[in-house]
Amino acid sequence: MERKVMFSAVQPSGIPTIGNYVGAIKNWVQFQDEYDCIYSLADLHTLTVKQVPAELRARSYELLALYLACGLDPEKSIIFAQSHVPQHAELTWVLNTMTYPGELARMTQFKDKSAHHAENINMGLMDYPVLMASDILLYGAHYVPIGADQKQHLEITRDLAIRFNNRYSPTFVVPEPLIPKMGARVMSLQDPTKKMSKSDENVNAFISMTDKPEDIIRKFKRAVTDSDMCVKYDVENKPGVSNLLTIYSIFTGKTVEEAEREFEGKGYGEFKQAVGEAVVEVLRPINEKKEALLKDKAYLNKVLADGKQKAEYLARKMLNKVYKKIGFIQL
Ligand code: AQP
Repeated sequence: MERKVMFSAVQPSGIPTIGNYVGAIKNWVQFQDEYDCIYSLADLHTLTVKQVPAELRARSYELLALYLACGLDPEKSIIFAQSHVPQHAELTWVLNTMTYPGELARMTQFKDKSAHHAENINMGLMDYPVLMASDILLYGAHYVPIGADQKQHLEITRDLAIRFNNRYSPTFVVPEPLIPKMGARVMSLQDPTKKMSKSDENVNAFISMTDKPEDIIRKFKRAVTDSDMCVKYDVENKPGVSNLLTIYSIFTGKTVEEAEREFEGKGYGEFKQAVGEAVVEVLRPINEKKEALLKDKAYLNKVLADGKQKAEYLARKMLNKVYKKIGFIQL
């Protein structure tokens, strides 16, 4: 039986947070034996917000090294940079001609980012979901593992696939999102009603995967909670504590109920210290591996070159099919 295809990506728009890790990367590793997995560094997407070129390049290597350190295996999965495969931009043009501005203007991420970057509301920011649709549809992906924040964008991907298939003939697979039950939306440590983001201007709001242990502990100690002094899961009334309980549960493998029992009658100080330590312990070996990998740029470049070759082969095949259906001359 043919294996199903899975596609996902993270933008090198900052160092991935523990939100990106539990919402996406952590789950990617386990899918590698069951699916044909394609994992990308979404560097084209980062241009929707202003980037410093040297920093973007360094962060792209850092993200690739983190992918590998977390357990993504280039022998099993295709790992590549989006900008190395020109078909992503080409398919975006085609899909743009089938997308309506109103559909994009109502996207939560577009509204949030427009408010944050009022001086740079560019066409790319609005077009982000169409580029994302191209990423997924080019490879005929059946499943897309994502955090809850990307669900809306995946809906547009599905709409575009259906629209194209109806206008021409069945071409694209209509993909399904895979959203984890736990950790689909890790919240900011400073405002637990907002999702944790790697580009948040307040560094205390997020834990980067490469933060030093002492910074991780300090950030958790400063995390916003409440004056209740009771470690209980209650998202509505205790969003800060509930977020910390979720993180603790994911990083220790304990259930939320077990964690609640463990901290019954104990203060927030002790609880926050334990959450910090649990995260430090999981991230420590990943960072050691990442540091070693970063010293071997030749190897990282080889992973990208191999990934580009494999991804481009698939992407070119799909784009040729699309161009043929549209009525372009085939040479
Ligand atoms: N807080 C989060 N909790 C769970 N999952 C999350 N993801 C992002 N934040 C959380 C998931 O991580 C994957 C990669 O995200 P991305 O880099 O492509 O873009 P994003 O969703 O915009 O992530 P950030 O961290 O908020 O980046 P910036 O600050 O640059 O916008 C996606 O699957 C996402 O759902």
